[in-house]
Amino acid sequence: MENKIILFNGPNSPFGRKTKITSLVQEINLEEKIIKIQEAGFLDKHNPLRKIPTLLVNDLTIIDSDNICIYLDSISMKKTLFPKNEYYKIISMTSIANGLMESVLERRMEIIRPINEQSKSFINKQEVRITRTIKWLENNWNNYDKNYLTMDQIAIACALDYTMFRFNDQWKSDNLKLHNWFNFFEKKDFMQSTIPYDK
Ligand SMILES: N[C@@H](CCC(=O)N[C@@H](CS)C(=O)NCC(=O)O)C(=O)O
Repeated sequence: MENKIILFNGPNSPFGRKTKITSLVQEINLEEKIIKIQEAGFLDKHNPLRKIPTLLVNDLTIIDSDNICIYLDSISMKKTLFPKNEYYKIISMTSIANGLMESVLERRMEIIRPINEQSKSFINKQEVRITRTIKWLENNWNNYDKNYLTMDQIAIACALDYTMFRFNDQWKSDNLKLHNWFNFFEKKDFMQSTIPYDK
């Protein structure tokens, strides 16, 4: 019997976008449910962190975007997004992209708080980390094989796009190698069909 797979996702989560793209690229059939996390009390029985993405596979719950991507990749008949010879490089670059997403998200959560509750130093710390991380990606750019898609490329593209969505696109003029690569990568169907939006 085929597994019933449900992906709880949001309209603009960069972590969720990674998992959705993985399902598209690896041709995994799943039902995606776009939810409002603030109203998702039902999720607590599966994931006490009440975060998206969360994946249900029959009675199994898989939590955290990295674990979800690894699972989806593992049941796919397509070429793996985690080739063995590059495995540790790929998961480390993916973690850097995840950290960039986190900083953009943390900054965003802070600036939407009432002005008298905001911490300028916290916002500044996130902005410094965002800029430093993107510069690091530029300086350590991998010159990816355009014909072999790996998990870190997906994660980096989602992180950069989320940076533009919630912060700004200054990184493009400061990081030309990344900019050129992103221009090519963002045209892919799986990027175009998963553009973040505010609901
Ligand atoms: N490490 C987690 C992070 C997931 C995460 O932070 N998701 C955010 C949305 S982008 C969330 O659900 N936030 C809800 C909240 O904090 O209340 C992953 O990779 O899946």
